[in-house]
Amino acid sequence: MLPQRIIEQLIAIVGESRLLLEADDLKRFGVDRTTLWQAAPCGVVLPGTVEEVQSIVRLANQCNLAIVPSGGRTGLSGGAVAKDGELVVALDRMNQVIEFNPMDRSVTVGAGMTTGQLQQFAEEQGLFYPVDFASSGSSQVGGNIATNAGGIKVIKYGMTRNWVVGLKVVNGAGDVFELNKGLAKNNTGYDLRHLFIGSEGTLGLICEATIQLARAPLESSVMVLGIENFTEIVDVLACFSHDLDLSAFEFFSQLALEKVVAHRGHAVPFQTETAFYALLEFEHSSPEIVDKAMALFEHCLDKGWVMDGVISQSLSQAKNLWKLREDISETLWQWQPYKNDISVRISRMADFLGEVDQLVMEQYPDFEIIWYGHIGDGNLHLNILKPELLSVDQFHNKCVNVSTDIGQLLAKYEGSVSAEHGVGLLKKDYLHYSRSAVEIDMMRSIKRAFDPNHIMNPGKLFD
Ligand code: 2HG
Ligand code: ZN
Repeated sequence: MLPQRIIEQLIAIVGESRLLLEADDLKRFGVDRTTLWQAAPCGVVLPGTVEEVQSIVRLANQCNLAIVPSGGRTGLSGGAVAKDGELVVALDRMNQVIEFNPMDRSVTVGAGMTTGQLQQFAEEQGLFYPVDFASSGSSQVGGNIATNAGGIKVIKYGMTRNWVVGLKVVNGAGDVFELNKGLAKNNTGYDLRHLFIGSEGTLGLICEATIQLARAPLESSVMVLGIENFTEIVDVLACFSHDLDLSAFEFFSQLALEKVVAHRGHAVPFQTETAFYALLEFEHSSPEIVDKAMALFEHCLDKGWVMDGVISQSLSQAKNLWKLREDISETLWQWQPYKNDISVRISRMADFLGEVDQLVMEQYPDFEIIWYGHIGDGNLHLNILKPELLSVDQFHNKCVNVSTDIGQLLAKYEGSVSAEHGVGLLKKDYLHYSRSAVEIDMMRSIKRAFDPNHIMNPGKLFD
């Protein structure tokens, strides 16, 4: 419960209608897409300007009140969960285009703008914002930056970090920083912008971002290929990426396909059933490009890596093929899946896939495991479905063992326990498999420098 005097001070900053205290609002704003924690914030405040954000942070410092920054709350690691009486600061109202500069091909937007709105704005200017994922309709730019979101085009365009040329932030002490100011080149010491990207709300609040936009892509073709052996997906990737400039190389298992087909009513890509499917996309950068792709497909067939395949003949067919991959995560929610979002270097992928597959088959034969992800980035999403007979707690306790085993394997392969979803609450116990003790200590020192009173998203990333 927020004390009356703090309620009054918050109302003085944002106005009465922008402080939400009703149970429904607390529940809605206090969680992200994870289901493991209960929302219990003390209030939700909706600032409209950077100055209001700054006043809220200063007040929170005076009153020793913890803050959870909140965007679209589409995160999958509990980074935006407010479970311990924190104040949620939601940036929803700060969603405008502040400045568009066609010469620089950049746009400055409020952090509360959705990814979809930014994509739409770019398109209206004949440009392109290339970070894309299934939740782009509700995820917000600030949250994307705070988690350095990845998505389905990373193989060609990189992560969110690549597109942020400027940030306006309020740190945990209530100071405003304008970081990098849209510059393409700026070698003036430590680039604090990059510390905020991926900081998961632990250093401060991202209020505005200047985003570099790309040239609009050319028309693309999508291929789906049926592959029997897990490790041969990597051979197919090596073959296609050697000769084509791919804009996506994704994969999913037969089990994932079955669920999406059954629950979304999509059509299977072809009749041959294989254990895995690769989905790849390339732009029509030359007239011969489709012939080249077909020749690579034939080569993969000859090698015995690929059993069957389809190439899109129209935009709508391409979109439908994409749905087979993009709808997986949403489809799986009904089984309350435990998520692993892991990565290794592409060159180690084949060996890693072999070992991780063997590990889960031997140690966890009773679990239904759904594999999919961004294989072209070395990034696997391993979703373990909750068996009906286990309670959420029993299930979670068993999954902790899986994550520990996978963490050890990742340490051996020098991989990451969180490739693109962030650490939040879900993965903080496994951070040490990817980052050394000295590194984690250094991160704590950085947090102290930006957030001396430890009010920004405490308990996320590390304790
Ligand atoms: C995707 O690639 C998303 O579909 C979600 O990153 C992954 O739900 C997941 O595990
Ligand atoms: Zn993903």
